[in-house]
Amino acid sequence: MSTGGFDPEMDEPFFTEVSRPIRFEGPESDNPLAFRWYDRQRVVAGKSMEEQLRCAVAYWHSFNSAGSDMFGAGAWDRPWLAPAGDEMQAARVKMAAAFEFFEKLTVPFFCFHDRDIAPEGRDLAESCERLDEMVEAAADHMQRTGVGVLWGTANLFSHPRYAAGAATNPDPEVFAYAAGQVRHCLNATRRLGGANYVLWGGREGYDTLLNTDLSRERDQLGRFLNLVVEHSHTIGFEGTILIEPKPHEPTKHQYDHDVAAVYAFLQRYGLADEVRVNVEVNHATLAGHDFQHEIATAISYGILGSVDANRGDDRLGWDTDQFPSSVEQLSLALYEILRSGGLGSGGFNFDAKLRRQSVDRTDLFHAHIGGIDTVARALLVAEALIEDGELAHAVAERYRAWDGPLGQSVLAGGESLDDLHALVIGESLEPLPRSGRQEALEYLVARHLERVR
Ligand code: XUL
Ligand code: CO
Repeated sequence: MSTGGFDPEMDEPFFTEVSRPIRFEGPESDNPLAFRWYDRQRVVAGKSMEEQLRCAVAYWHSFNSAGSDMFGAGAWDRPWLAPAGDEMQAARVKMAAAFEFFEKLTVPFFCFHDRDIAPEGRDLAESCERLDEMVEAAADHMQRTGVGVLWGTANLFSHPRYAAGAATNPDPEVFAYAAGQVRHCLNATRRLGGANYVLWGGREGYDTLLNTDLSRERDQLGRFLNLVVEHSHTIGFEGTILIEPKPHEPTKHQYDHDVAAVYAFLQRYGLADEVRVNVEVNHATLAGHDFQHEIATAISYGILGSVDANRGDDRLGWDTDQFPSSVEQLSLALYEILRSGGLGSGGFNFDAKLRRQSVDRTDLFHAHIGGIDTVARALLVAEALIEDGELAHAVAERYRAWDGPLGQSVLAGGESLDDLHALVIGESLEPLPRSGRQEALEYLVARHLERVR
């Protein structure tokens, strides 16, 4: 059980039941503490699995939460979250356990919110000092273990000051506070060599339009994001700035609703070449989309940045953040990603949390090993689909006529409605429907899902 008294001197290993790094043992292995598909060195589509996937652990779900929910207290064994004692010492113990976990899991990256690694102080100045201190501690751990930062982000949603939004708050002083916090967190992410910086606007939305000026709030958000991009240039941040779309929760309506809404926003505020998206599986499904749809949309606009890997539950309409388990769902997304040349500076951040009843320390390993194996197997299916080529060929064939004279002339703007009207009548055009072959293609994918080894 949790909070059974936090020992400030605690410097023992925390995950004592896992004594050495998790190894790859292959699909025939029955060892639940081994990878069956994630073979870090295996080359897939020209790069090692490790480089293709760039897996990351989310600090918040695994180390900064004790598993509480709306109806009950934390149930997990996370002694550093005990309320008594020195908060900074607790943060150091938490960090030691986190890096022990990253190392034993053998993931190359982690992701963090400022408040996950350092507790909030009495005011912004103290919060920044605390963050700086913990960033130096993280830098030491990173040097020792070789684990890197996939992305950092500022928590602009937990503190009551942000209840009505951060950038979109009706009070400009809250905007200023959030700007100061992001400035510092972006600097910290740069100090740690972060490959990306994420903005998830959990409270950048509204609960009712009765008290909301939607266009003002959108302009505020546009200004805020421009300030972030300007600052990233000023400090020479080499990573990518990412927005993470989500349709709602905690607000009823969030402005960064889905990839298409984010793209329209970026264009309006002149940022389409500066900012990309971090697409999360459970956010896509909450928006009523398939994950593959959100990935394909981001690729088609040239703004795919990174992925938050998890899944929802078909029966629950909220962001359950479960560990991924559907190879099929991820194969189709990875097919799009691989075909477009990969994730670049992005990766697969496991933005997923244990169920509240998963109270054993090893549950954290089972969850991540299973999630990483799911993504790794999906990567192999995606590679097989690309090598086989039939799916891509079927799509190309379906549109082939557009490469002919009529299609090309239409797209080049060479035909008016009058021209097309005359063409159809003059040539007695009577186009016939052709099969979309959906079932044939679904079972083509199923065959690859079966075969991958
Ligand atoms: C919330 C969510 C966040 C972001 C980072 O739904 O996904 O954890 O990933 O703030
Ligand atoms: Co997320």
